[in-house]
Amino acid sequence: RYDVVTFGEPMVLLLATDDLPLPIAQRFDYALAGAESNLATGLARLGHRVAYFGRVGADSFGERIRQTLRAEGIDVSGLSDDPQRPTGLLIRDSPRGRPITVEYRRSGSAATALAPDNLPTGLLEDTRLLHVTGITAALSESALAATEQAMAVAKEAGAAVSFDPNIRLRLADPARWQVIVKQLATYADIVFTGRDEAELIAPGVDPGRWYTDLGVTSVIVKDGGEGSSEYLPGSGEVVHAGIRTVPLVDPVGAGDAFNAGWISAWLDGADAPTREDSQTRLRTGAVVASMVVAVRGDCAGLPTRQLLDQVLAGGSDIIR
Ligand code: KDG
Repeated sequence: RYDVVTFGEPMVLLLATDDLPLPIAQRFDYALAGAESNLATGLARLGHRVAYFGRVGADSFGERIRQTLRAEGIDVSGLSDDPQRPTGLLIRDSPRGRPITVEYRRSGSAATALAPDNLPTGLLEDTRLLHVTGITAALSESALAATEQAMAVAKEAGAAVSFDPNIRLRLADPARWQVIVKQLATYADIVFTGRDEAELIAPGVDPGRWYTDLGVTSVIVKDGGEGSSEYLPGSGEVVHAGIRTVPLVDPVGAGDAFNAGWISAWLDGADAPTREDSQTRLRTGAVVASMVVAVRGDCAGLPTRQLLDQVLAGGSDIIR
């Protein structure tokens, strides 16, 4: 049985490393991007059994993604090749003192053809948790249908379903996001949302209330440097945890890392609707996120279990 199954659009990431604007950048790292593959990597590094599926092109980028995820110990048997469409690509920088520029090459990509027919048999029925994000659903109508069906199948099979809207305005306009998020949240038990995203979806409404009214049990609100809050199921009590302060190098991937940490703590038994377990979940999320933002790239900083335990225990800064 898997601990976590997730799916989406895995992309090759060309990441400018020389602090120059993209058009004149000279040096690029060749890495991976994709909210769900980041989360899968985070959970696999922490020792959980993870399966990831989706669509890549029958090209070298697709093969690179397959090999990289496999090397992380992720089951990618459900990752299929599309003979006609290319693997998605993300190009960005991570400059000092300027906003990060992101360019997508993903329209018409293999993942946009994701459809209910592509859902691998067996995986969704055999996991403790399914995690999805709105990014996949915003790729195309067929990808939205696949996302909805995956959530329904996993829920029916008794898995917990977690959902992060992960709003990317490059992929859809706010009105479309409102439809997607409302539609998918009704299948979710756990929702991770940024505070700004919640404001975009339901302006002026308390996110805990909004999602609970749709049937969500646990609502986690991520608020950047302000930390994170969790609305406890039942009591409606709100638990808050701060961030772990580190030198900020590259904020991209922080949300995925936070989710991976929170889910890891939940899988490890901190799953009760109590203040204490909630603190453990939020704190683990914050620590994993801190380790990612201190390193350039979406997921290079994701810790192993040993490293995470060391930091959580507040041990020495030098391990020798
Ligand atoms: O969460 C990090 C993601 O933004 C990145 O890896 C790429 O999935 C991605 C997206 O669609 O922006």
